[in-house]
Amino acid sequence: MIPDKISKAFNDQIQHEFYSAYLYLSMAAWFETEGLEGMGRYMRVQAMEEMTHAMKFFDHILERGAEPELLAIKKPQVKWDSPLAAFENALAHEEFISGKINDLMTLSIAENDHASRTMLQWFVDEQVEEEDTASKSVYNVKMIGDGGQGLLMLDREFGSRVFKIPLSPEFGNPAG
Ligand code: OFO
Repeated sequence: MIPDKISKAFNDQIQHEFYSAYLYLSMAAWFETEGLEGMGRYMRVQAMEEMTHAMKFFDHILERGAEPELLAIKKPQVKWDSPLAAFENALAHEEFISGKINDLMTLSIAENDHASRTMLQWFVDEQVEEEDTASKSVYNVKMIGDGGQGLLMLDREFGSRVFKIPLSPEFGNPAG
């Protein structure tokens, strides 16, 4: 059985992960409205990945005999001043999420909950990757600047990202 404190903290994290999906989907809508289809596609893929993150917490709570509680998701920002501002927002958000994952790890250690600790290790590693990817995106957009031919070429590159269906059933994939 999962400790109550952990289950409650995981419910909060489900909310954070779905908010991440909302934020990135909102960025996708904005990018596509601005004619940057590639960056829009990139953010759509990011939003789908975030939903798999939320499902990993959802499934973990269920597997350990408790019931996940879905909390309200607030409305995300809908406009950004520039593509760079959107990518900087994404990086800041990932840093915020890394802090949340670290807090969860600290809690699972304090509660002596090894099952949570093992599950959370995946997220610790994932956040290193998330921050790295987000900061490289910021760097690339900064190099190109906010307009012109370079931005369109970079947009095409962002558009090549594809969503990889996770193979584990823990990610909410019934076929896994
Ligand atoms: Fe779930 O990693 Fe981004 O937010």
